[in-house]
Amino acid sequence: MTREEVYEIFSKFAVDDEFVSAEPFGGGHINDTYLVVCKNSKYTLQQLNHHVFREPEHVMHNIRLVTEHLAAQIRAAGGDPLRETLNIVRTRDGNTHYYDGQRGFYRVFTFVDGARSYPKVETPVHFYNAARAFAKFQKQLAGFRAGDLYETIPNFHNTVSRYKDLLLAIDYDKAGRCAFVESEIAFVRERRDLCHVVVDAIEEGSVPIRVTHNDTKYDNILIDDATGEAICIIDLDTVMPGSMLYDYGDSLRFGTNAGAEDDRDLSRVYCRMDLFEEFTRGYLEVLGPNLTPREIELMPLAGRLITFECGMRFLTDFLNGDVYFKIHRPSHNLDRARAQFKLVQDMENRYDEMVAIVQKYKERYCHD
Ligand code: GN1
Ligand code: MG
Repeated sequence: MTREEVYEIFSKFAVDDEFVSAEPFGGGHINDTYLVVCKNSKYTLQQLNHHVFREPEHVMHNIRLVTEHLAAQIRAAGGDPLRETLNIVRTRDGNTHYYDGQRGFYRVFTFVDGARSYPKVETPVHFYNAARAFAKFQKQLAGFRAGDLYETIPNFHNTVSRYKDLLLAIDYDKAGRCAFVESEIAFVRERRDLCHVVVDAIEEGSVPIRVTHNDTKYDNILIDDATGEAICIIDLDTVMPGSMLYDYGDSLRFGTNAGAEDDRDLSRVYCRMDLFEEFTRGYLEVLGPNLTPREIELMPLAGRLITFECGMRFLTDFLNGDVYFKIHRPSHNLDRARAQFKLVQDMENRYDEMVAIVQKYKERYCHD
């Protein structure tokens, strides 16, 4: 969108401040985000991806309820809800979003100043702080009624159904790309049993359904510039019923990777065990006593599982002709899939070390 277009959309929202500028912002793969600067205040304006989120009203319903719940908890703990959670700016008509009838669906949040998200973990203690914040988020939502939330993307972390989606994409071979990815497909087929682990545990009841974030990428958390504390969790579009193993696992997928999510140099892609330990330490310190034995037992597998799932999703999108994730170069989704699979392999090799680390902090923080 041009600056004028952003301004036109932004003017529908109840902000009484003078518009100064608008710039594309952030590195998300789904929505389009802009930083809107006014004379005395700042905002993020987002165009929600309608293809991915088929029911944008449901997304906003969830975010409204979740942020209201979080704000009440933060206030009760003496915190500042304007910095510690997202705040929806209503339209001049009092809605949580604006639909322009054709181009799209927009929403505005107040911008948290003096904090930023990072595309990569630069300082291990930031990752430890992020773990504590994600675990705290989980705790804050413990009393929230999961039944009040819509499932904004059905089967989002159902790894079994993600595997089936990939098989369908292989069958259709819409973009004629199957022949290029035989070894990646073989890699996935060899690990098909992995898809069942958490899905089965949920079904048999040993892993409980909780309200989870479901997209706990390190760049979905704001780190305070002054203190290094992880203060605010953003990107609440997929807050839904799920397993804590998805949240813990997705943070590890993105954050422990020594390379980039889409690194073409696979020698750079491996799991940094120092970061694995920092994250696990922070997470169990805050949430350990609330977890079931089976959840803890599956923690060493969670990073590998979600990395595998994400790799399958990138590969599926590559085969479908890049219709889901934004891409910035041809074969971008394939590069992403390959990097995820390299990370899966490395996590397999380090499984025993992961078990030992989880055990160490279980003994320290979980009392059974
Ligand atoms: C997407 O929107 P963003 O970039 O935070 C995706 C996640 C993936 C992630 C991979 C709604 O997250 O599930 O793990 O890309 N979000 C959705 O980087 O599909
Ligand atoms: Mg995001």
